[in-house]
Amino acid sequence: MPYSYDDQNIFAKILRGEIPNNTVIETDHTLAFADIHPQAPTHVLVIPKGAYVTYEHFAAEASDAEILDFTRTVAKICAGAGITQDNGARYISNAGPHGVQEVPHFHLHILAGRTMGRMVA
Ligand code: D5M
Repeated sequence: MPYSYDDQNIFAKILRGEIPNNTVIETDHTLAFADIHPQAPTHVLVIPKGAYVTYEHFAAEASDAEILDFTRTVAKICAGAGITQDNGARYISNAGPHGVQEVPHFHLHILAGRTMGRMVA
């Protein structure tokens, strides 16, 4: 599916250094920062530095290096936040109007530190 990327979105501005962020970790291809409206004691947003709109876009078109870097960065964040098999977390990526995606740059929400509500559609 073709995607057009709006480079004026807020995460693109964060990546260009035009607005500040509370960085958790930065790597060659990935940036993770605290969500401005945290929904849990841990609420980190993980974004690729590349211009991808949704997870599907990223999964289809990102390079192996970008995908590996993103995935391993998620693991590092989880380790740093104390997320284990025993306490758990929730990983969410909203996509498009039906997914009620607010910022059109692919991002993974990592939520942890409390018991989540049951998933509802
Ligand atoms: O959610 C987008 C998420 O991005 C939402 O949880 C708020 C967060 N957000 C918006 N602006 C900022 C800034 N400037 N810093 C940190 N976090 C931010 P979604 O609905 O998945 O698109």
